[in-house]
Amino acid sequence: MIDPDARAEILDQAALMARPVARLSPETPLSVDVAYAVQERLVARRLARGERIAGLKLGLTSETKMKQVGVREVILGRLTDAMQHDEGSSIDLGRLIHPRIEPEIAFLLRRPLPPDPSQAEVQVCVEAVAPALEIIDSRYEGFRFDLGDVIADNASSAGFVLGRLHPPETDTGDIAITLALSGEVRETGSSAAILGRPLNALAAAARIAAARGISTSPGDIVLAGAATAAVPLSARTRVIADFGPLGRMEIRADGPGEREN
Ligand code: OOG
Ligand code: MG
Repeated sequence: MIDPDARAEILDQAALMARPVARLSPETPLSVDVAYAVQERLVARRLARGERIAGLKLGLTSETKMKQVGVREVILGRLTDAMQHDEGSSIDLGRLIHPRIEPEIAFLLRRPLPPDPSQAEVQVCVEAVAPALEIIDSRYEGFRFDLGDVIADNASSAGFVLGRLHPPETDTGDIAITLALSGEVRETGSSAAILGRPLNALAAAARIAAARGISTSPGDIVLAGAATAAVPLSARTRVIADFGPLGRMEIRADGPGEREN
């Protein structure tokens, strides 16, 4: 039997020390129920250190992402304020294990998500839409995991950057996205790859949150999941993501002690 508290402590320490841990044996996988219980306790440890919930993130909402990690189910994780970085800032990679970066579409909520919303019901919960970048960092060796492992590890959440806010009715259904690192285009895609459209991901977030007893609040950010594969992020890298009509975003990644701004 897995003790969710003990498992949460192991994953929490891995993140705090930036040292990967072994995943659970593939012969005895974590059930989805137990995995969300571990995630709950993992997030509770962050909240006990003074972090505050900033919202939710969907994971594995596009075929490309599912293929990249070999897990074929949509997952939910929790974002905290300590994970948020300002646009244009430098991210210190010294606190991460094997970070990757991916472009995202974000929703800012004006009201809590209902349990199983229609498209119209989900739309009225949206205060604004924005481009975003997510930094993921699996706490498992080799960035390898199964469904239960990754849910327990808070869906590999590590950091996120919110771009410029746009009006709630802005059409995010087919946004062309380009991700470039150090001047080289590494990924291109369309937001249409995110469950057909990112608003469908918001509805999926509502359903999973309700099933797991996770509540949302006005002001929460919800990341819809990446449309492209994630790209390994190393120090001294300038990241530029282009989201067409939603605009461009830029951040830097630096090693410990070599921040430029
Ligand atoms: C899991 C998190 C997936 C996304 O946008 O699909 C995710 C991982 O890839 O490590 O954030
Ligand atoms: Mg993501």
